[in-house]
Amino acid sequence: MDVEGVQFIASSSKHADTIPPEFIRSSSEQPAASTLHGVRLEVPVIDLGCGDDEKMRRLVSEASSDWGLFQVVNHGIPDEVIAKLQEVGKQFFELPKEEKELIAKTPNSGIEGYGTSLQKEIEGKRGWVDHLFHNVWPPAAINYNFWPKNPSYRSLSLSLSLSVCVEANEEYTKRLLEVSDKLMKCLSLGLGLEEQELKVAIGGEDTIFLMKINYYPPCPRPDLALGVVAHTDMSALTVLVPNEVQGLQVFRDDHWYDVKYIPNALIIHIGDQIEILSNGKYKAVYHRTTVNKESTRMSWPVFLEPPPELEIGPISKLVNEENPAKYKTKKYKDYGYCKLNKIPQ
Ligand SMILES: O=C(O)CCC(=O)C(=O)O
Repeated sequence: MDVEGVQFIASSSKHADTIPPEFIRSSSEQPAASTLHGVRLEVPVIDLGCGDDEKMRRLVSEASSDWGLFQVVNHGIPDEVIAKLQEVGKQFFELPKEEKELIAKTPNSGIEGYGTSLQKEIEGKRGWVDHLFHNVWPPAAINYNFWPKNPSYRSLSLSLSLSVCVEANEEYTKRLLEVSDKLMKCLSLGLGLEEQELKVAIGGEDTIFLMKINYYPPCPRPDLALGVVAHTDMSALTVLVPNEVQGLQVFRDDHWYDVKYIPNALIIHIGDQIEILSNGKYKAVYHRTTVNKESTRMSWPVFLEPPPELEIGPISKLVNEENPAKYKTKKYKDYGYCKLNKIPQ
């Protein structure tokens, strides 16, 4: 990695009562000062197994318009499948530094690989988080070189083999495809479209499922640092599994609030591409993460991304004289370039 990983910095500052200056956020961003304390937001919780499709569609559509974020329960992904996914991700981050670095991003590897910073940040600030990105679907988009494993098999105590990792990820992805199909249908019908229209608009069977594993080590000054800084996801939709350590915050009514997790629920974020396709009916959620003094927080978001060359803009059926297009139409790769480099869209 071109910059030192946060996990390494955290392990060498375990007993310190300060953190390097590049992690200290501006006073308006510091979580201690900018969070509305004592309130845990109860974001909508939707039962995907309730058997009442009409109700489920209405709730998904309302939550996506009002919050851009909701949690789903009875989603059909067994707890053991989620636990296995979490286990292999955790094992990867427990490997020695040099083992992890064997699958580090390089200037030419694009987004996939092990790394530490993503967005260009003002004044060189950094988030207290390391990550690993790897595509999990469709098969043509998978490059096993970037999957979590013990690449050289040198440390015998930690033999995280590629096959264990592939099995855990494939099992999770297979179920995730079903959950995301269900959600995309609800969202499409909620816009008055045919049930497959929104899925087709984000790339249909070519939609890329990009897994990210976030690793937020304990931080001596969680009052001053952030994990992932405030942003909306540039994906279409994000499906996230957290570990048990709280840390997700959403911005609502001019304040940052902690989101209360429901055990075993999946957290769903509406991303920029669905906001654009829906011409603003659905809202991408503005969110960030905080870190913890004692515990390691982890999360496993999967971003549903249109193929790079696909053009995304408001769906023509949703645009008319009274409701003109609020967003430009552009290729997803061009959108991503502007977003990551903080260039106006
Ligand atoms: O860790 C989380 O809960 C959210 C992560 C996130 O927003 C991101 O990785 O973009």
